[in-house]
Formats: sequence, structure tokens, C-alpha cells
Amino acid sequence: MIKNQLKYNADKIDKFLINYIRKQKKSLLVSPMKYGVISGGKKIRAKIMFDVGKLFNISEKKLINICVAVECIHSYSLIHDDLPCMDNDSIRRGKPATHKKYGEATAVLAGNSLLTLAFELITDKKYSITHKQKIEVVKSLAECSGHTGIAGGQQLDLKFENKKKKISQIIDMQKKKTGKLFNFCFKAVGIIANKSTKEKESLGILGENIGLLFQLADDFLDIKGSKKLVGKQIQKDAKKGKSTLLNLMGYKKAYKYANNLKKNILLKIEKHGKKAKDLSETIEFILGRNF
Ligand code: GRG
Repeated sequence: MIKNQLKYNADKIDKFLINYIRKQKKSLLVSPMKYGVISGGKKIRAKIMFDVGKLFNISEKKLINICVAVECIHSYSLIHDDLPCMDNDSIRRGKPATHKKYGEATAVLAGNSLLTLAFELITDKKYSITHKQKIEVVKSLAECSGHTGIAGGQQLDLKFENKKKKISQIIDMQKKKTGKLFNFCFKAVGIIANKSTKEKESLGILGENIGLLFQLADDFLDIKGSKKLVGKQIQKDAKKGKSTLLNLMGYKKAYKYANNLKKNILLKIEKHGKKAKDLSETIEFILGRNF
């Protein structure tokens, strides 16, 4: 069952991170950082990386630092996303958002510290990938997180509120805001598997499309999900005037679009045969999920 696999995987990521932070010097930010990243969230980006690793026989040990780093960046983006100056949400993962629990200044600093922790994790001298791979992974993660990636996507998301935008503009925004981190998850495995530049690019594009699918599912949950299961406020997108494919196309058309996207993604990984079993299940889960 994918739910059990996700839970098992999330515990593994949490344990690694708790252990990693324990070995660092103490600071006042450890508690809000842990609050924002540990014991909550599906950790699906890490799961996807392990699934992609299986396509190329890459062990979890070779990927774990990057998986934990991705989850740090993701949680950082959620902590900042919930701030009053961004999406102004007070509930995240079924508990008060980090700024509600610790205050806004602390939430900003805890988020920033998770961002930098991600790069510490990847460049750690005990992490056994080559220096060349570390540099390439760091560059890719920086590109996917900054103004050409999630931060840039978030800026577009905020600018698009209450504006009439074209489908192509919304897709571009969502591919940056949500897709780029999934792009990174795929590309990073390509780097560790020593794939060619062309192969790494194709892996990235595939990941980005899975990110778009993930965002579509997130938009469906905003309409039809249960607040308890999703762990955050629902039915906010329309109220906030968010530009989403769902708001533009309507539920039926958007669902058809998402289903076609999923089919095309599954076709792309078919060539890996049995090795793609876990990845296919995760992709099915992404569109069918209720949390
Ligand atoms: C530069 C990293 C960075 C952040 C600053 C605030 C911001 C810019 C970006 C926000 C990006 C954002 C919130 C994208 C939404 C992606 C999304 C669908 C989140 C929900 O992800 P899940 O369902 O959450 O994986 P859990 O709680 O399971 O981890």
C-alpha cells in the first residue's frame, strides 16, 4: 500500500534529519525548523527520488542526503507561503502554521535556515557522491529554488491573483512554483546515475510534468477535499482569486487535462518495465490522492 510506503519513507527522512541536526551546534531556530519540517507532510518528493533511483539501480544511501535536502527546501517554501505577506494561511499539516506558533520573524528565519541546511546536507563531506556530482546537484537545486524556479513561480502566482490569465501562463507559473522541485528530483537522480546532459534534461522535464500533475491534484483537493485529511484550509483558491487551471477550465475539463497528463507520463516510464512499478504507483497516487 502506497500510504504505508509513504509513512515508512517519511519516518526515514525525519529520522535522518533529526540525527543530522542533533550533531550540529545548537541554536534557537532548531525548534521552529523541526516544527516546520519534521512529523508532518507526505515527503512525496523524497519518495519520488527513491522511486526514480530504482529505474537506474541507485541505492537509497546514494540519494538520502539529497532527498532530505529537497524536503527542507519544500518545507521552507511552505513556511514562507503561509506568511501573511504571501498566502496568509494559519493551518498547515493539521497544526498551526509555523508563524502562528513561533511568530513571523522566527518563521522567516527558520525557513531561511532550512534553505541553507539543504545545501549543507548535499555538500557534507561524509556524503559519498563525487565532488563533481555535488557541484552539479547544488547548481540544479539552486536554479530550481530561486527566481527561475519556485520563488519565481510564487511571484507569478501572487501577481496573477484576480487577473485573467491564459492557460499557457498558468501552466508556466505552476511548472515553476510546484514543478521545478519535481524537475530537480528527477534530474538529481540522473546526475547520480551519470546520465548524459540530454537524458538529465528529459528526466527534468518528466519531473516537471509530474509537478504540474501534483499541482492540479492540489487544486482539486481545494474544491473537493476534506480539511481534516488535507490538513489545511480548503476552498481558498476561488476566494483569493487564484489563477488555476481549474478556475479557468472548470472541474470537468481540468480533470480530463490532468488524466491525459498522467497517461502521457506513465507512457514515458513504461520502457523501464518492472523497475518503474513504484514510480507508477506514486504517479497514480498523485492524481487519486485525498491528502
Ligand atoms: C524559494 C523555496 C522558496 C520559497 C519562497 C513561498 C514560495 C517562495 C514558494 C511557495 C511554493 C509553493 C507553496 C508551492 C505549492 C506546492 C504544493 C502543491 C504544496 C503542497 O505540497 P505537499 O502536498 O505538502 O507535498 P506536504 O504537507 O505533504 O509536504
